[in-house]
Amino acid sequence: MAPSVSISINLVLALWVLCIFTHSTTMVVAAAKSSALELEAKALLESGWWSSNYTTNGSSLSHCLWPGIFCGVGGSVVKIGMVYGVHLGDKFRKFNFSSFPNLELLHLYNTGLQGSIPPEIGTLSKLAYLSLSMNNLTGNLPLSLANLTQLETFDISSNLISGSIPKELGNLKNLSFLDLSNNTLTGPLPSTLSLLTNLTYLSLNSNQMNLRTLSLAWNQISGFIPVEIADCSSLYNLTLSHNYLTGTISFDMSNLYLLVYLDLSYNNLSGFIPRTITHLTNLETLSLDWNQITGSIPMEITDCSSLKHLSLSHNYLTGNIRSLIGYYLRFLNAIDLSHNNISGDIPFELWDSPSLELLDFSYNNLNRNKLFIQFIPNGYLNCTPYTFIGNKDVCGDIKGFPPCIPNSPNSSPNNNKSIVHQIKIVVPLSFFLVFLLLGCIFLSRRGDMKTKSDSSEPKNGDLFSIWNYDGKIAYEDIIKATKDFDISY
Ligand SMILES: *[C@@H]1O[C@H](CO)[C@@H](O)[C@H](O)[C@H]1NC(C)=O
Ligand SMILES: *[C@@H]1O[C@H](CO)[C@@H](O)[C@H](O)[C@H]1NC(C)=O
Ligand SMILES: *[C@@H]1O[C@H](CO)[C@@H](O)[C@H](O)[C@H]1NC(C)=O
Ligand SMILES: *[C@@H]1O[C@H](CO)[C@@H](O)[C@H](O)[C@H]1NC(C)=O
Ligand SMILES: *[C@@H]1O[C@H](CO)[C@@H](O)[C@H](O)[C@H]1NC(C)=O
Ligand SMILES: *[C@@H]1O[C@H](CO)[C@@H](O)[C@H](O)[C@H]1NC(C)=O
Ligand SMILES: *[C@@H]1O[C@H](CO)[C@@H](O)[C@H](O)[C@H]1NC(C)=O
Ligand SMILES: *[C@@H]1O[C@H](CO)[C@@H](O)[C@H](O)[C@H]1NC(C)=O
Ligand SMILES: *[C@@H]1O[C@H](CO)[C@@H](O)[C@H](O)[C@H]1NC(C)=O
Ligand SMILES: *[C@@H]1O[C@H](CO)[C@@H](O)[C@H](O)[C@H]1NC(C)=O
Ligand SMILES: *[C@@H]1O[C@H](CO)[C@@H](O)[C@H](O)[C@H]1NC(C)=O
Ligand SMILES: CC(=O)N[C@H]1CO[C@H](CO)[C@@H](O)[C@@H]1O
Repeated sequence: MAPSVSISINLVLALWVLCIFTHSTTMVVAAAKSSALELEAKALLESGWWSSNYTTNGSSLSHCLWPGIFCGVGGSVVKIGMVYGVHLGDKFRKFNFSSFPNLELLHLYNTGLQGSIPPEIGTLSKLAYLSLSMNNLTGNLPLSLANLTQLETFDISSNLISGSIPKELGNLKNLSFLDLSNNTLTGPLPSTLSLLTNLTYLSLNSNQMNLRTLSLAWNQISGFIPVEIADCSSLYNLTLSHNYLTGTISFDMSNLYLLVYLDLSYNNLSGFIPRTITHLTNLETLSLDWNQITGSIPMEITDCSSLKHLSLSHNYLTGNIRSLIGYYLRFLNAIDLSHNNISGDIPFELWDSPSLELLDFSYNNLNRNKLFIQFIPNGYLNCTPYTFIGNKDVCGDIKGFPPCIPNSPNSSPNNNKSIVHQIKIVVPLSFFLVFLLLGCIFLSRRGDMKTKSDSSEPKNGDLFSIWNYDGKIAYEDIIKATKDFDISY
């Protein structure tokens, strides 16, 4: 009996002790919690970010009701998003970062911030979203940013941040959106960017406006585009325009098949457009303007089946455009190939382009073509003679172009016949041909009954099916077939 009693007494004692202990810890935890909340309230007051109308009496959570503050379940500040129109000036450094261990979002867009980014920002260990965009922040990017390992969005665009991009940014493995555009950053792109495998948006472009106004404020990222960027396999928007990037576009695009937007314009890139572009089946915009790219536009670009905007102006591209445009690129919205050295015939197939809004072939080396677009109301939407200006062999009775010299060796067959004149012939001729064709079909049907053997296709294809497919091709064929409407045909 005795041992059992002593065990019970021991048990009761133990429970009692446990109870007291638990109670006191709860009290200690509660006290610590409330003091942490008090610290937050104090830090908010001392930041001077809110007008003196907003006060706190410590124990209450009234600061959670201030504009732009969002408290979590425990009453701790989780989000701070300053409302539009607040002017913080140099009060960034008055913010006591270490008092906000639970802060997940800090949105200070366009709040007039000045001075440098306080290195203490690295203590916001739960921060997932940081926008300091559109301010007057100066100085370097602090290395302590590398401690913000939960960061998913980092937007510091449109400031005056200088210095180089710290390689420590590669620590931010959860980063998905990185916007460093419109600053005054220099130096190379760190290869540690390859560690950002969740990165979907990377923008480092400069503000074109600044270039135009000759202000000194723009990014001057130099060196090669690191081949490691191909490891950022989540990228859908890569904008590196208006910098001093050099070397070839040598990164392997096969891993970047999610890319929708690729802008490398206004740099000093050389070499060819890589054939690995064939993998960019989601690409909608490709902009490589104002570089020193050579060679021809690779046929593989026709695999970019989502492409809408192709902009390759001001390079040293060569090659024949005929092979590429025409049937492949008809579904684009904008094609700018101006200021290159592209040759070939004007791709008249683009007449039918259902979606073309911008077309610019100016200042190239296009073959001798008589320009008669002014007669074709539906051709080349939004196209003016300027679309073809600066191609010394393109001629026409249009201001800015040399007249077409008759019977010159290169001249296209319809050079010396006005379209209006040709149309006068085409209409009756069409009727004639339709009857002719009907006759042919009738005869061939009869022939088919006699023999099943199929004759080989004529060189110009089945005229009737071509006609069905595309009236203009038929028209061209007719011109060819009739030796330019020679009276003998
Ligand atoms: C502060 O309060 C005063 C009067 O109570 C009011 O006139 C003023 O607009 C308030 N300021 C802000 C920023 O709310
Ligand atoms: C603190 O705020 C609470 C609730 O808003 C209020 O009841 C209390 O009187 C305030 N205390 C002081 C000292 O202002
Ligand atoms: C910031 O808050 C901490 C407590 O969280 C305190 O120790 C420190 O002194 C404060 N720093 C400033 C500059 O007020
Ligand atoms: C930057 O500062 C200048 C004056 O120093 C001011 O005119 C401009 O509005 C500021 N820009 C921003 C975005 O705060
Ligand atoms: C990151 O945080 C750790 C401790 O949390 C600290 O020792 C280190 O100095 C910080 N790194 C930077 C670059 O601030
Ligand atoms: C990334 O975020 C997830 C949750 O969103 C987290 O579990 C993970 O630890 C983070 N990764 C790093 C490297 O911090
Ligand atoms: C670039 O940043 C400056 C401030 O540094 C700002 O005034 C300008 O509007 C920004 N440009 C763009 C296009 O965001
Ligand atoms: C990438 O994001 C996904 C969620 O979108 C997350 O589960 C994963 O942990 C992230 N990877 C890294 C390396 O942070
Ligand atoms: C990509 O980013 C640029 C700015 O850097 C923006 O103009 C463009 O609309 C974005 N494209 C997509 C598809 O998000
Ligand atoms: C651009 O590249 C060429 C060589 O490809 C070089 O001669 C020139 O100095 C570069 N210009 C700039 C501004 O980097
Ligand atoms: C353009 O290409 C032609 C050959 O197709 C060449 O003769 C000419 O020199 C090139 N012009 C320029 C400016 O590169
Ligand atoms: C525009 C043009 O070159 N017109 C010429 C067409 O050919 C006749 C002679 O057949 C010339 O007189 C025109 O000048």
